Amino acid sequence: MNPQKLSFLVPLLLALASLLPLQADKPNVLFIATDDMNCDLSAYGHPLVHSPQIDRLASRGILFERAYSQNPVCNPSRTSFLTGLYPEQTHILTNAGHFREHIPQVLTMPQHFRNNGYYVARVGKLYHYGVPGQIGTNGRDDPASWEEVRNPIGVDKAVESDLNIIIEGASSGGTLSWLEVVSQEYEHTDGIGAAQCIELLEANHPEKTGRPFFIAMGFYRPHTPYVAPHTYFDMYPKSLINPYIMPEDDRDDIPKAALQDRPGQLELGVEIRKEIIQAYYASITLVDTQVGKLLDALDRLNLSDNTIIIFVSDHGYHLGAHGLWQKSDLFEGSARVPLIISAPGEKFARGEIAKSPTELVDLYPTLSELCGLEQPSHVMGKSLSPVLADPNTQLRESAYSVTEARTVRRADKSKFLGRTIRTNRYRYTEWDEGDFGVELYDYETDPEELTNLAGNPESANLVKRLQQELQNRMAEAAVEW
Ligand SMILES: [Ca+2]
Ligand SMILES: [Ca+2]
Repeated sequence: MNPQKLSFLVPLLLALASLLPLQADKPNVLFIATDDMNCDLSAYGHPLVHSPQIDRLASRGILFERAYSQNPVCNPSRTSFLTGLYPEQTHILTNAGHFREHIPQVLTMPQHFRNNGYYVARVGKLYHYGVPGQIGTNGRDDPASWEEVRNPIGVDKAVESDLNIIIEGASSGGTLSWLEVVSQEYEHTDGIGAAQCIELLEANHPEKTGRPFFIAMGFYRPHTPYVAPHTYFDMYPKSLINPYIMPEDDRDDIPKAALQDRPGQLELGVEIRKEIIQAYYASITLVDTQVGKLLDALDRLNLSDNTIIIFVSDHGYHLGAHGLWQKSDLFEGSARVPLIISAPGEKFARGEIAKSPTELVDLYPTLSELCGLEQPSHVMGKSLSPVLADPNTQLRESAYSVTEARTVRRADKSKFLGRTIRTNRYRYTEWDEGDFGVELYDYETDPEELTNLAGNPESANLVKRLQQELQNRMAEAAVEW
């Protein structure tokens, strides 16, 4: 049958799908993704950052203390958690390319919910999206994933010519750039996005449609440029900000490939560091306010008791540790992400902290299980449902992350990967399977990962054990499907 003859069937099938009785009592999903947000949040114990709404969400759910991005770069991380595959399986290991070029048939998480009768929509950045360049566009979206989309654009786009930036003429989204704006939070792209998300919640309430929803809200901050209202900057007086300055010899034992420096960042002075951190924190609180509006809307619409909420960032962020800023390396600051999951139901714990190593590839199987959807066979990761029921559950021995070395290449100029595992206590990292360096950090004795123990003779047995675990994880993450 040709496609034109088939097309008349589509409205008929949709009409039939909407009549399915089993859908209405399935839980809804509100999937909140932030961009470049690290764990400098009050819920994670940060002494300065105001994030009361994220705290409020944490009190309703489980906070994952050891959650890690599969790849601390936007496109590979998002592609991984939205497809349920590891970056080596999606072939997306940098911000270049789109996964459909490599794995055209993959069933993404939102697509899976669509196929199961859910209303599925996106507001803002879920798949990769150049920030700030593509704000207001579809970015590098995957149209098959969504029934409806919204692309907010706000005052932060209008002030781009006024941005502060550490390197004149550089791309504001690629380096450190910021601006304090006399404005209201609801005029910013993320404020407009939150309002659009609430409109979708109202218009697609299961009581009106007879269908559960999966709505993904992708915030753009605190990705650079850190643009936020003046009142948010006022919450962080520079006198209270003490920028981290690494010990002078910290880099002596770090392989060169592990140091993914960007121009002009190593030599930043203390005063400008304060300004940058102030703007980053102002942007976090701007997002926090928006999270509060979404929680209020769920309460007001009587949806809180039947809606699963995921709050996650695509990767972490450095503010000077090891002399690094931003992301893409394999240190804790860059690989670790905030992750909070609130699931309705008596059997799940509330307001507790889970310490098991957790991966973002676990989100797809988790949501599938919580919503009673069959698990697609390609999906990697493990459902976090047992951890939500008992936060002491140890689901994994290690969390695996991979990245492409940005500042070093092999002698023949080819690129190589760094791979790392984080266990409850240690991080073990190999660059090009060890040819460009090995790292071992013990967070129990060295939370700032200042001492690389990999070359220490006393660590030999431990290195051997962790090397075996890394090899097992590499083999799992590279399975062709
Ligand atoms: Ca990002
Ligand atoms: Ca060191």
